[in-house]
Amino acid sequence: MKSYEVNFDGLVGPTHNYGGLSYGNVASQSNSQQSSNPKEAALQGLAKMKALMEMGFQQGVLAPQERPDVAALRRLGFSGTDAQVIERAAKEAMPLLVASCSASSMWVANAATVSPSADTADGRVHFTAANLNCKYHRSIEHPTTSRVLGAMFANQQHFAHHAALPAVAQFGDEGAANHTRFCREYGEAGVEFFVFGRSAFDNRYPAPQKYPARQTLEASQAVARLHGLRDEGVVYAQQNPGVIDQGVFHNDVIAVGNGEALFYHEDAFLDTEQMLAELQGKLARVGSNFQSICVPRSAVTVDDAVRSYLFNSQLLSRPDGSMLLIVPQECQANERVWNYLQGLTSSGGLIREVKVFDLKQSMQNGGGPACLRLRVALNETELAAVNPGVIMTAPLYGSLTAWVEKHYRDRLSETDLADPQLLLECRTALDELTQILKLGAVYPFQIN
Ligand code: SUG
Repeated sequence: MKSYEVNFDGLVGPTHNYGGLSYGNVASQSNSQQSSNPKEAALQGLAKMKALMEMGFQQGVLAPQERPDVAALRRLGFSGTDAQVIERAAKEAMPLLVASCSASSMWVANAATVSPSADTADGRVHFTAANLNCKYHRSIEHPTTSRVLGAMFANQQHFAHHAALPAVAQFGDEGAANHTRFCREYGEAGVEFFVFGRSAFDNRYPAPQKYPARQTLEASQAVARLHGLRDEGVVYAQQNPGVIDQGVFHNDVIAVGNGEALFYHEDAFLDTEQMLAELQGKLARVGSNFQSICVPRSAVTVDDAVRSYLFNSQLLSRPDGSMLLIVPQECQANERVWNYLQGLTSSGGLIREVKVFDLKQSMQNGGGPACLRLRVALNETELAAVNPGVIMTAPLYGSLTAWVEKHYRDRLSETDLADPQLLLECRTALDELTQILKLGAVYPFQIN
């Protein structure tokens, strides 16, 4: 049976803004308070989805969330009508209003961890929504994420959904941004690679000194248990705490893997040799020839990686077995990174081509091509069981583009977030979106 990696990209929401909300994420911090362009952001994301679809890749779309999250503000004690809740929050606690307006759910690599059916004990595709509890603005995503994923992957015979892990720092879980799956073919058993930043219960693992390590070992282990993964099908590795302190807040800022290949920076991990040997050994048991491509720090520094997002790229398999790298244009702007990529693609190795995309609106909040997509490996039968409304087609691209043009503002600053009209605009837009994507009622304003 045929199998595919389907990339579900997050559609940027109408409140995309630069709130400076993510301590440890250099771009988010340095672009704080700039005004944003939500329309441009959404169109940039859609252009990437369309391009990948036209290249022959399976492409889907994941809906944004209701923002401002009035229900979240009510939980924090703001009351009255929806407009009063927003006005009071703006007056008394602007940072909370900003957090409740974040369009951060666009970075769907953080939406969930997904294990394909070939890896799981019950032969279903498993999803665990990420609790994202390191940052308040992201911790409010998972209930809607679960409803949206439930509406996209609704067939219980093929898809199993798990609620987010307990919402405490010890189980900090950032989803697929710290999870990679290696395999020979997408439909065959593979090895799932979980990268953690710290351990909550075992102080033998070093932790970063400056910035938070968002993913814990214990969260990764819990997800592997929930998904019914075999010990021989899992490898855990620790992210180098030194790079977290340099702004590598997720592993997908310093490594990317696909198929049988891991593309990573020399400084990405602790105990790299041991980890590579374990990956190689476990993959050999499923008949796979693991290979790794290490980018030396002499060619590209960690700082280059953080600024250019070289590793936050999409590594895609082409029919001839070679691979294509989808990078943000910031890679082209960095001479060392661009030189490295020229050398890489002309060396006759696995990665033969690089395609550059303008994702500046998302990049300015620390979200590159890989952050914007959630990978779901599916066989033909499973793909047929996915809600067809979320699979990208030329007509869907047309509808979504028209929808963005109709509903999105082209400029948003902090003061605009206090405008209760923005909430009405978002709800009107999202109500229409659920019809376009055939999701049913998934948003709090549609349910309560
Ligand atoms: O969680 N930025 C996101 C970026 C997530 C990138 N995802 C992956 N690497 N997979 C974050 O830090 C910034 C929001 C703001 O500052 O307005 C933000 O949430």
